[in-house]
Amino acid sequence: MRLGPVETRLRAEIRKKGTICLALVDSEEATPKTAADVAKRSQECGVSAILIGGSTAIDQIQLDAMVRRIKQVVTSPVILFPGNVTGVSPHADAILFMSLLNSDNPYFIVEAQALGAPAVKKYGIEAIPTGYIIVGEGGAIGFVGRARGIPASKPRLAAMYALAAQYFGMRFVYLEGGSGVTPHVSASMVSEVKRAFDGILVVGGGIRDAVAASKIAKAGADALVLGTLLEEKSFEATLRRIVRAVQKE
Ligand code: 1GP
Repeated sequence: MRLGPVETRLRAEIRKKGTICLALVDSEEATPKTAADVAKRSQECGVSAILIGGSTAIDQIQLDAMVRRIKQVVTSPVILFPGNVTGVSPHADAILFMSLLNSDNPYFIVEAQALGAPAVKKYGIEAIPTGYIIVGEGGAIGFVGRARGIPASKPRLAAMYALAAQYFGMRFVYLEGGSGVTPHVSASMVSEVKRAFDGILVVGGGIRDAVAASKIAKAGADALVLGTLLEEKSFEATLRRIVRAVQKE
């Protein structure tokens, strides 16, 4: 299977920069105008793509309005980060087509995906096959997705899931600590997963400063997701520091 343009672009950026940053806009928390403003300012700080979604997002009309508005002001790809079947917008450039691998509920592993797949095909959205693995309690998505979170002290378990994702043919693994959590996924878990998984490793949840971002990047993350940070009024200085800290010299 040929890689789509968004994935090809992300891979090229990772080769060039070492680790890239992705800005996450919660489609329920913002309005289209504020979301577009955050996306534009994030792009100016050097993020490589805009993710849009949320674990409890159900308003598809608002999601779509947001995607369209963001696309008017950024040149970076706009990528859906769906928490459910309601996370699909025809105007997005790509979708992290995710299976929540450590859910106890088959709905979040494959049923929502089967329900959503025809819409992804109909609208020609680039699907990026992604294994989604929740660590610890996982915040809201851990609860909603009925995750049996990987214990923070058991990196090997996360690595096993990541290897399974690879053998399923998933090209991305997203290690999720949960939005706004403390602490973030540990560097030792990131490095153990990186050793097991031959693909793009995305890490998110609770990353708010350059020191944490740099540790996770050094441990082997290819992409970091920043969400809660962008809800701060003046996030730019911190985001710029993070983008700089994770880039290879
Ligand atoms: C949540 O991993 C993302 O799905 C981002 O987390 O909001 O803590 O940055 P934060």
